[in-house]
Amino acid sequence: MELALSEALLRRIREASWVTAFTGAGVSAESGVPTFRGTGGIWEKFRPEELASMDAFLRNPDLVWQWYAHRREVMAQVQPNPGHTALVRLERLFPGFALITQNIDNLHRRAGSATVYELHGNIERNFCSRCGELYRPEEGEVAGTVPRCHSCGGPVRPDVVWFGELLPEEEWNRSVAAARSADLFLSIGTSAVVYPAASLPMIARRAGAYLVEINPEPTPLTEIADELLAGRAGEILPQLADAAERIREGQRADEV
Ligand code: BV8
Ligand code: ZN
Repeated sequence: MELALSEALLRRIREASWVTAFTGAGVSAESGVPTFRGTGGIWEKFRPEELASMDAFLRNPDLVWQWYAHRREVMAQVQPNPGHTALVRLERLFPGFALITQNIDNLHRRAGSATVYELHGNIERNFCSRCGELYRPEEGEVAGTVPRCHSCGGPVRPDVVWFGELLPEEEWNRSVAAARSADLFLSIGTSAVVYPAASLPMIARRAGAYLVEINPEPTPLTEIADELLAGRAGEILPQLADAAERIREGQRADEV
């Protein structure tokens, strides 16, 4: 589907000095990583709080560990998709660029994005829930049971932000700053229902950013966004990067 970009968006791409991208599970959907809330989403069968929370982990550490071990296996087998690589291309075209992600799948880093703020953590990192020591999963864990810390015997957990837990302060502060600096803010593949992450597009808009949402479906964000580019990230982002390269590299050629 050929993307027709509005004059307003083309002007923002031409004039922007800072672009911030904000991504959710939808940007990894085309890599084969199931989303949370859509059809076929991993939370269709059980509610997120039943697994992605400290209560769930304390109640049934093996079950929660198995769920993350399964997701880690899925994520180890998938590749970044054209949406991820288009964001790497966009990053190179603007003096200021930041990528804020709610995803824990490490795919933006694997695609080559340089400035990535992982608001909800990263499934590749694990640590002891009692003493905090980092844990490397390949160290002989018995499949299906939660590994025990080598120093204190505490149960090991994934380094992800569970419901009711605070977001990493540094990542949050940098994300708010990136939202406030944005001339153009792209909200990509997120249902915009999980807070405080979902407040970032509004923070950007209030600070004067042009807010563009990229999603096949409308979300609570759609009504306050300047534009909804309805479609899949893997199709839309490469075309957006093509247009931005034509404009920004064309400008550089003119300056020469
Ligand atoms: C906190 C990590 C405070 C682990 C996750 C009542 C009202 C409001 C808020 C709350 C409330 N009750 C509780 C809260 C707070 C709660 C919250 O917001 N709950 C929501 C559900 C109501 N938030 C928290 O608990 C946060 N912490 O608030 O602490 C605090 C204060 C004081 C003291 C202590 C604490 C922590 C939230 C983080 C939770 N962790 N995940 C894990 O992954 O297992 S949340 C989880 O949801 C993921 O991180 C995920 O990234 C995030 C958001 O989901 P999305 O990424 O948007 O994915 P989703 O499936 O929902 O949507 C996919 C979208 O993609 C869809 O729109 C779809 O149309 C689109 N799509 C599909 N295919 C494509 C596509 N788009 C583009 N291309 C495609 N091909
Ligand atoms: Zn320990």
